[in-house]
Amino acid sequence: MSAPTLDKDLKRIADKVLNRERLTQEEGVTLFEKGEIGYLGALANHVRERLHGNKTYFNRNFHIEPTNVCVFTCKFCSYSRLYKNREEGWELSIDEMLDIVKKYDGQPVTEVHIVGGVHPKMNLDFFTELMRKIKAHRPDLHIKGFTPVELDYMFRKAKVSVEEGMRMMKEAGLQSLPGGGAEIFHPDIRNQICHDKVDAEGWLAIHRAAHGLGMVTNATMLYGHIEQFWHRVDHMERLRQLQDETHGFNTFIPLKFRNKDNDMAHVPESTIVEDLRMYAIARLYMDNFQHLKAYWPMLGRNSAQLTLSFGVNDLDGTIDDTTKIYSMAGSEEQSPSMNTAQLAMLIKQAGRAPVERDTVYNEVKDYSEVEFTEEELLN
Ligand code: V47
Ligand code: SF4
Repeated sequence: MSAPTLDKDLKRIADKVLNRERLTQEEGVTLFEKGEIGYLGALANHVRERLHGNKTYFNRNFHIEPTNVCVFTCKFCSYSRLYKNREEGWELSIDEMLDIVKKYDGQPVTEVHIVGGVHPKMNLDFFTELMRKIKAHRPDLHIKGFTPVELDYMFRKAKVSVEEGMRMMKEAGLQSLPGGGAEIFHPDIRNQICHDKVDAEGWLAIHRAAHGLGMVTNATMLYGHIEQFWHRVDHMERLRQLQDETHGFNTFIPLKFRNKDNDMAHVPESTIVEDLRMYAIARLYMDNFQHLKAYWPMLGRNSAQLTLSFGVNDLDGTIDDTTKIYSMAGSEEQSPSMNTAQLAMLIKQAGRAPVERDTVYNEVKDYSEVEFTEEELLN
């Protein structure tokens, strides 16, 4: 790269990216410390277009949050209620969750995303029965569900090994794992923000076991609170190493910390500039991850649109107002729901080609040439 005023470290990093060479941890930290938004955006966009051209993926999905009752006490969580206060929260029965699935009968959704608090009475038998019943009702619906936080607790209570537990979940219908529960892996931070749930090694072991069974999974990172830049790089490095080993991760999803109504409400939220820098650096560092997702219900749709020029090639799904994790944490999106036309239009307005995908990134439909009516865009 020839740019006379560019810092020499940034110039070397740019050359490496253009030559498809892997960045070191030190270079990752340098990007956070010195990379201004224009430099990072240009490089990340180059990588994004090299991998995906103009395509931006989304899917048609809905969430089931079985409960917000949780035995853990993560300080950033605005959503959970302790078991002793469970009357303030919700606890869905299997039949109530099946009724949610049935609401989508005849609708072209491809995925149900199941994730919630860790309820002491919702155990391995409960969730295997739930998945069997969902699959019996609608075999084509992909079940993506449960973070290592939930799985680790379930497996320990049932006294089964991680491998055995994952086999049982797969046999009952589980097809992939979402990326949650990763937060920040490094114990210096993890012990301060979520000391009592599964640690980094446990989180990675469950994803490794899922990959070993041929399942794909996602990975997240909760950024923008008390961590330092090197903790973010350490987190991404651990994921990059597991991906080298298994190739089982589909997507990396940086999650912006939101500070409403939680025990970290005094910690300011990151700025949009910091968010865009985060996405761009993730795209540059995570060279063995095919996809980078911005989760619009958490970021808000305007910011999500901007990320499409900073390395992001996936905006997740239509959601249909079925998740509360982010609205309760203060997101702009208080009732997250977009129909296909609205989501495709959001992507088009950012100059990208909207492509519907299924959970494992098979292309379902390219919407770049589709014209939408005003009615479709309003509903
Ligand atoms: O692990 C909780 C995060 C995650 C807050 O894989 C918060 O496709 C910000 O992982 N501010 C769960 N974040 C959600 C999740 C997810 C969401 C959408 C798609 C996928 C996927 C995965 O939510 C938790 C935690 O990191 N979270 N509270 C908060 N106050
Ligand atoms: Fe429980 Fe998850 Fe909230 Fe932590 S983030 S308290 S594990 S619901």
